[in-house]
Amino acid sequence: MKAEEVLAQLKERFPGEPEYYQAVGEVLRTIEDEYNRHPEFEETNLVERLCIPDRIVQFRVTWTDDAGRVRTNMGYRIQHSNAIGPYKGGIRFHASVNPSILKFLAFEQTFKNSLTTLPMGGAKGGSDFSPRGKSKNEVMRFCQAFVTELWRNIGPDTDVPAGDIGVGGREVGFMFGMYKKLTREFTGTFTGKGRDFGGSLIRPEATGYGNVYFLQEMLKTRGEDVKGKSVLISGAGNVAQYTAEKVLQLGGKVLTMSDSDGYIYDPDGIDREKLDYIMELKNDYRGRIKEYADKYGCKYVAKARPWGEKADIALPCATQNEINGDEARTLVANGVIAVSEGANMPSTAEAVSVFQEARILYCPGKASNAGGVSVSGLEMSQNSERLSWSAEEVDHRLHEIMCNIHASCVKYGRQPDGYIDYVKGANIAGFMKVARAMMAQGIV
Ligand code: NDP
Ligand code: 2IT
Repeated sequence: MKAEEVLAQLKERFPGEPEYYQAVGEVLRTIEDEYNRHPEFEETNLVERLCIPDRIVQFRVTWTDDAGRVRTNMGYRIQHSNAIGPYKGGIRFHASVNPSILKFLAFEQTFKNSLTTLPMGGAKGGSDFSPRGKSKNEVMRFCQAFVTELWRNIGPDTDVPAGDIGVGGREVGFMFGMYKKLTREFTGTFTGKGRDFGGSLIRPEATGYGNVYFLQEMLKTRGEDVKGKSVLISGAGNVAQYTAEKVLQLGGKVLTMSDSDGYIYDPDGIDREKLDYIMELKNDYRGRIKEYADKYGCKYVAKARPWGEKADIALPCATQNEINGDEARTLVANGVIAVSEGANMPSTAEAVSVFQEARILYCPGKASNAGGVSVSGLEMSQNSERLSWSAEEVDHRLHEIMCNIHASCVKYGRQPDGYIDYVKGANIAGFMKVARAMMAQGIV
């Protein structure tokens, strides 16, 4: 297999999908040598079967807004691979959603889920519906219309969706409610459910906490820890909030958070009380991050990302390609020692090269943000055994899983000069398990 040739062919077959090429290109380049050590892979064209999703479901979603206007959006579910378990992955509601973005996310999810050690395949879904500015009833009607189409393609042993951008506990609740009505069954088909109806404790916290547990493991390799470190966080949603919470618990100082309109910089640090304000602002009032600057009298920079600020650590937790090459160079020049991705593919390919050439600690999202889907996997286990575990137990397992993922990255990613290439480590470790399962299951 020649990575560049495979990529060129995929570009020709599937035109206009830049995010998909970006994610696939990164994986193929890093697994190329390992793949070619196994001639049996090439004999069964494993690479194409691995890069092209098993199935793409695409549908129109029709709903009525509060003014009585009939609206349409597109809905999708990309079932990428069920080689090691039922399809599993989040649902994203954002105006930018398109097949390229969902294909990259489903592809990444397959490797991420493999790394968790739990039996989950990879999928992603979503819609170009934007919840921003919509009433609660509009969101509910949209979720119901979305599931009215999707429900035939999912199930507890088939495909188990969860949240992502624009989809949190509220939206999962609405989708689960409609799914239950249509199937007349109470099953664990969604994760991230409310805690009163099968949701796991610590699922809301899991991606952010897991990201910081992974960061701790990376820092340990250089005799460092989070205590006393200054941290730039982007985003102000689920992942950003609980990343910030864990950094605070460990004695770090959070200087920035952001949303799609701009970022705030608080030189005194976002403390517990201020973080509670952000959680209320974002989760209950659905306001803008600028309101934080108005309330606490700190700096707000409109239409900008926080990467120009000076700090020890950067934790991107908003969206894909939110750190470009120049921003990466600025972070490195300002002395950043570690970048751990809470978001999926937040760094462009150029940014990744900058971090790696500077030999700083850098981990791609498919390893560092795997805590969310890991606890989703634990939610599936709890639903299957019809029991729920304590917060301590789930958190303990999450911590253990993140440490194991770190160990896998080190195993496959350590370079001759001692530098740990977490991109290579995560990709090879994730890939080998899926590849072995595919080989064992024949040509399907
Ligand atoms: P949320 O919707 O809760 O929050 C997203 C945050 O990012 C918001 O602050 C939002 O700002 C900002 N944002 C979204 N899109 C853009 C954009 N195009 N440009 C700038 N800012 C943007 O989502 P999550 O916190 O759940 O997800 C954040 C990231 O983490 C995503 O990459 C997601 O794929 C990834 N992830 C999520 C997991 C989960 O369990 N939820 C698990 C693993 C990864 P605004 O309010 O203005 O829209
Ligand atoms: O990107 C991700 O890992 C998620 N959005 C969570 C997926 C899940 O099934 O919990």
